[in-house]
Amino acid sequence: MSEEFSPKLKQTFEDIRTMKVRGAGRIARAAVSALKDEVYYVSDSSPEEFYKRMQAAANYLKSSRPTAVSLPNGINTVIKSIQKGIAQGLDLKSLKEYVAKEADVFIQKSIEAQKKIGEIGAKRIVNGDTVLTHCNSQSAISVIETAFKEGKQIKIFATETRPRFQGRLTAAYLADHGIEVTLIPDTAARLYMRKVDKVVVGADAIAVNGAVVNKIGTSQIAALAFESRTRVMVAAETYKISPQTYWGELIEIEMRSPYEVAPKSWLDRHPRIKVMNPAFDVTPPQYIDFIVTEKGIYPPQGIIMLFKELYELA
Ligand code: RI2
Repeated sequence: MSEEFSPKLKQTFEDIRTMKVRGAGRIARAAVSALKDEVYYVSDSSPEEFYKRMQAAANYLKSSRPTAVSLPNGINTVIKSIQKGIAQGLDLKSLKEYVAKEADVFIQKSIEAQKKIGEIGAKRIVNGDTVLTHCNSQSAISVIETAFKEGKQIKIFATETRPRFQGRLTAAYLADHGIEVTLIPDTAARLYMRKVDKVVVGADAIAVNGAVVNKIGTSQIAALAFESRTRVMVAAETYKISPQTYWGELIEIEMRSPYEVAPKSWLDRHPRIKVMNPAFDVTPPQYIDFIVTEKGIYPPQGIIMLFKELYELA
């Protein structure tokens, strides 16, 4: 099946699958960029043939990782632009130009959204705050970095985020940008929570009821924050809202290799041990204080209204 796709598309699929490219916003932009290049990969004979080829490429890319809804949402903007162009009666050349342009628009908007989230979220960080963040979210980092650039004296706890240690990426980035950061084991979150003023995390997907799917361990941290009355901010672009949840579907949680949790050689010596390695968990809305999007700040219970507005269902 994948033989028909360009080397770049297949490489992007592999990069997302193996997490060489990771982070919900980044994978959406990588997929849309690969689809943009796919537009000109072969010379199609008709708009319909082009549409069919692009749909196959889109479905292939969507299957690279299951949870981050930014991936299908980003890809769908490209597919919708083809449908729109065909409905408008564009000839093949104009259709391809239009689709490539719309792909660029998505990428540009995604970058702008992260910046805007930083500006809005930073308003909720005050001078002297200690912030705890989990995993490696560009949107969460945008909030932290903007607050720091505004001159606020802040301290960060970054959890290491086992089993793949994306927290190290966050800690290294913040330290390189002059922000005081302390890397802690995930298991130390409760011990240090009493020193934390705000928890700031990203999201891979948001259900319309305001539940947030993010890196495994997020719900534990949110529960600890709830216990100690620490506020939890989720920083996420609106394309992370899952339309399927409006129709009652659940968000699929990606299960990853057991060898991320323990080495194969060790597991081979202990064949009776089973390993579960979910990449994400679900934080219920009651453990989240607010969600910062590029459209503004919403309580988790307000996400349904935002969703209806975005999809013109209201
Ligand atoms: P941004 C990441 O998933 C993390 O869970 C992070 O919180 C989330 O994506 C959002 O990241 P993974 O790809 O879009 O590391 O804010 O599994 O960068």
